[in-house]
Amino acid sequence: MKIGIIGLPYSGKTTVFNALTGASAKVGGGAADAKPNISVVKVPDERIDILTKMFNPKKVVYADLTFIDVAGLTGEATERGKDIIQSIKTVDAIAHVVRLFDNGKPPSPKADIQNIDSELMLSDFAVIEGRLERMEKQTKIGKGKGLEEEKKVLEKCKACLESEKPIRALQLSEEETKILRGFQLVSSKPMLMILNTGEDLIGKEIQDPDVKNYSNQPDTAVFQICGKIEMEISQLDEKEAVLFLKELGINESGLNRLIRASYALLGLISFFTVGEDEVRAWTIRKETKAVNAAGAIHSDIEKGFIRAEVIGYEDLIKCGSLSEGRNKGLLRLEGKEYEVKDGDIMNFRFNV
Ligand SMILES: Nc1nc2c(ncn2[C@@H]2O[C@H](COP(=O)(O)OP(=O)(O)O)[C@@H](O)[C@H]2O)c(=O)[nH]1
Ligand SMILES: [Mg+2]
Repeated sequence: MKIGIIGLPYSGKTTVFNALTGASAKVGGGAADAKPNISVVKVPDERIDILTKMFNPKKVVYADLTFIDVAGLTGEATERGKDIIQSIKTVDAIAHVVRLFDNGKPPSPKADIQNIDSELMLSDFAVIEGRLERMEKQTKIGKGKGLEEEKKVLEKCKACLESEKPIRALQLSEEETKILRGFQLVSSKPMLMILNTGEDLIGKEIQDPDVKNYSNQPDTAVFQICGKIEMEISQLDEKEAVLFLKELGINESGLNRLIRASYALLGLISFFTVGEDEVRAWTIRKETKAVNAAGAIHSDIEKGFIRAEVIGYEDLIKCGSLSEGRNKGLLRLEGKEYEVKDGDIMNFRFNV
């Protein structure tokens, strides 16, 4: 899973990026930061820690998330802005850092959000219009057959953008999403608004309805963090960090909270594979069928899927071992259509 961090210059993107990844990329460079910062973080999951104690494997693999700090958008469709948009085309979700701390200028979150959103929408509008024009030409020379469905979806998106709403507001069907996939429309991506507050607001919830209300919009979540303090925390060792968090009255680091928020926004869950060789977390979407979950591991396992041995995480913990789970009938066989639950421990039987 890839998350692209965007926002206006000096909104604190690099600070938030450092806080989340423990990196120490240069802050304060604003729009002059030319190169994106990229970092992969493991998704902390205490279930993996407990399974590791149970199986004592040679190798432990956590799920991971990639964060990309893509340098500042300016809200103007410049050449550089286009490059930046290009670099978020392939992310699964966008984290949009909004300045809520005073840096000499008072914060103006609503205007800033609109500013960035409209840059994303303009970019999509150009893509859609370009495609529609080409389709028009093809139709004229009699080559427009089979394009009706695509045209319908594109017109729908165009109308949405014309009413100044991002495409994620449309809640498109799976079929429509599939048709649009190749266009990599940036305003269609799930959006996590990261409200980057000043130190004064740590542990307090922002009340500004202008920004809070974004969480009511489809595929949009709002997340509050004090980037500067969290960056300091991320650079402490674990013991010191726990103490510091306690002192501040927070019980969880920003990274953990953000990972949970991203998982919820993207509708993600984890299943586990266990054994003496490896304990490992795999990330899938909610409501994924067993056969497709197998595909997260390897396409051959999906193709040759026979059955899955499954036990729920809580059940395994209660039983203490897989064999006890089998005795109690909690470890059971499921078919292709079984809907994988968060925390399921899976073992796939397959033919190649
Ligand atoms: N007071 C305060 N300052 C911050 C916070 N986050 C970032 N800053 C400061 O804002 C400036 C710009 O931060 P930076 O992360 O480089 O912003 P970017 O241009 O969006 O990457 C730096 O001087 C940071 O120290 C915050 O939460 N509180
Ligand atoms: Mg930066």
